[in-house]
Amino acid sequence: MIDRLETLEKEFMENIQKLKTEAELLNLKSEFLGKKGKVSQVLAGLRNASPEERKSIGPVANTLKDKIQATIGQRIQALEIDSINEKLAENKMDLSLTSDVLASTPHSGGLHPRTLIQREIEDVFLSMGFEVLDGPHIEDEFHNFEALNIPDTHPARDMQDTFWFHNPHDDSIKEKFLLRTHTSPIQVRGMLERTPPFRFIAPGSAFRCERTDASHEIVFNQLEGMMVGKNISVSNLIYFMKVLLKEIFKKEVEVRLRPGFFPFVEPGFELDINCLICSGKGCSVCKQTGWVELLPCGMIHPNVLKAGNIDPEEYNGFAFGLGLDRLVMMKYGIDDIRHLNSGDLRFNEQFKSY
Ligand code: FA5
Repeated sequence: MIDRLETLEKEFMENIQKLKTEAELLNLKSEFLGKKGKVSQVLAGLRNASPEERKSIGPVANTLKDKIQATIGQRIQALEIDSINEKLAENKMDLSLTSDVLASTPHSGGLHPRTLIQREIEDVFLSMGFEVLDGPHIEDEFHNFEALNIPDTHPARDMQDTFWFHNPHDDSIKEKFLLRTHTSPIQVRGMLERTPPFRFIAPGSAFRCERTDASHEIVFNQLEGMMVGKNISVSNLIYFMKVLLKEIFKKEVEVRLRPGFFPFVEPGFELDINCLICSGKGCSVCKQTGWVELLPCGMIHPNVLKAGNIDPEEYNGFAFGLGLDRLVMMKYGIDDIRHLNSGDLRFNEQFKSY
């Protein structure tokens, strides 16, 4: 019987080398250790053996049984590890990208600093009950000038060098079109479309035929604001302007309010900010004055309310026209407005993480 057990062990060790799957291994196990398996049959034969034989053969048979079980278990475990490694190799991720590979991957974009600030301002005003309006870039004389109390012969028209269109189809058409010189025509459109009380802001581009410098562009951006109701005062205007500047700069900034002339407001003010580029010492952005014109504003002129079909005896209000690009410059310390439209990625990428 001992010989038989040794033969079985040899046979088992030879067979197991050839097997490649878990199922084959389990079959082999039952071939040797199953109820009618080869080792089990030897053990069953012990019943008829003498006590001495049982003593000597029993432990050998049990050792073989344990060895078969352990060997099968180890082989199954090894197969599982092989299969995990195979899967990992199939889905291999190379985490060691070299700089030349990185350089060829597309750039991910970011928001332009002007968009970042515009969205911040919109959130501030939306939270104070203002609507956000839009208007056309190509305007007519009525909305850009006349309704804003700037008639044809008014010298104030020279304050804003205008890009005019002529009608290529019919020169006899009297209505003249232009690229809006400010966002104030949206005031007129806003008034004609609603009844007081109301309050809105209107961000957008404006166009002037100007010589460019560190603080002037031909295409630039403003953010118009208007509030119409009963008994609105200059204090209300100053309150909203202070909230706006505090939310944007997240700190107290030095401002000054001085009289300013705009035909569409009376009284009119210029709100200047102490230049944050040079801390008021004087630079090319503030034209060596230490102050930057940022936020012209005032109480709406009665003629403007009339042009918007609003009775100036019953209602009044304030309006402002924030220079959005200059605000962006002050907020981020940008020393030349021309960087904003340059399309230079080295400039734009600095704001990705804001
Ligand atoms: C106006 O355009 C008025 N419509 C503003 C207004 C609205 C006043 C409502 C009262 C009531 P002004 O021309 O000053 O005003 O322009 C307003 C702001 O736009 C300026 O303070 C400045 O910050 C900005 N700005 C004007 N021209 C340029 C330019 N060429 N480049 C960049 N920013 C400019």
